[in-house]
Amino acid sequence: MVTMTHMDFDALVALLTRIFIANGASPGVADILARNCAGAERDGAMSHGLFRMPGYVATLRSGWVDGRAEPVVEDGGASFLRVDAANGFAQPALAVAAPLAMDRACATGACVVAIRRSHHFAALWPDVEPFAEAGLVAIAMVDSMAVVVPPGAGKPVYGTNPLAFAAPRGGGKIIVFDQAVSVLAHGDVQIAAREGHDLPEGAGVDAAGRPTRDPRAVLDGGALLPFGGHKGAAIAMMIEIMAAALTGGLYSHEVDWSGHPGAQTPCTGECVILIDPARGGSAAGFAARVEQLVEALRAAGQERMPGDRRFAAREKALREGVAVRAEMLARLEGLVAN
Ligand code: NDP
Ligand code: PYC
Repeated sequence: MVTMTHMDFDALVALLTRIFIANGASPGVADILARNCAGAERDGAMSHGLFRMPGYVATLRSGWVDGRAEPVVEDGGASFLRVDAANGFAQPALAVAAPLAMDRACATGACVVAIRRSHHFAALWPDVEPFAEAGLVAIAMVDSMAVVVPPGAGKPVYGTNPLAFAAPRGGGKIIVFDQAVSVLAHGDVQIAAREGHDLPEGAGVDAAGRPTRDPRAVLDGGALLPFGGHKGAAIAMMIEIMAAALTGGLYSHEVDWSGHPGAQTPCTGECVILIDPARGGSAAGFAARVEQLVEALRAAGQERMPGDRRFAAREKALREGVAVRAEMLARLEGLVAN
């Protein structure tokens, strides 16, 4: 039988913060990563929730990432900020640039934040939601590690490259989507392997390039496929270009952590684009127009909007506590000790 504990969100953040600090992160970095990871668990975004904590710890212990890095923001022009994450995590680098980026987006209509030398091991919606809550449109892209085979290719080149989008809508709410470019996130393949589930048809291939539903075959030298064939592959290519070529970070296929056994966080880049929607031409107002689209979708029969499931899970967890398996809690407590 699976025993669950319901934890107050802040208590879970405090536990994860202790784990990050015990394993070499600075208090500021620890707080940002802990909120991110606990937030994913709270929202039911399981592929990037607590199950990632051993990976963060193994990576910090391997010396591959600098948990105390101090990001440097560079001025790239009125609407362009470059950030050198200094081999640290991407989220603290974005946090350092965010206030200036929002000022620039409001002053000029848009701002690109191009982060390089950054590690991203998380869900991407936390990187866009706060901007939409502040009235901006935000798009974020991250490249990861080569586990996705392009059409016709014999080996993986692309990462699972997530793309997240958030925009204000009516009633003070926001609309958000956040998705990998592969049929499944790599995290979901790891969870399927651990729990003994098959993958859906068309998600992956084995080491010989044959279609497989076996998660272990994908993890053991196989690869994932982009969603939508060549169309998803084109988006994967765009994300490599925006998150690596534009930022100065590495492509997914250039990540080489072989000298750091235990490392799991790809060191690549992230591109975030902020747009002030008040600059647009909508006479009715941007958020009202977005709401009209949502209403049209609902009227046509689409009941679930992207983000709905997560927001409902968040509300429940904030009311009842975040459900954590007792076994996971014990594992987390073990990660505090060095
Ligand atoms: P999903 O396929 O689970 O979901 C993608 C989006 O579609 C979400 O916004 C989701 O909303 C929405 N959605 C799902 N089902 C429906 C439906 N039936 N109707 C309407 N909307 C729906 O996400 P992925 O598995 O592709 O990605 C999971 C996570 O992995 C993401 O957070 C991503 O950022 C992360 N990731 C991170 C990487 C990294 O390098 N850091 C690499 C790859 C992935 P909702 O959330 O409400 O379910
Ligand atoms: O789930 O694909 C994934 C992933 C890659 C890096 C972090 N998460």
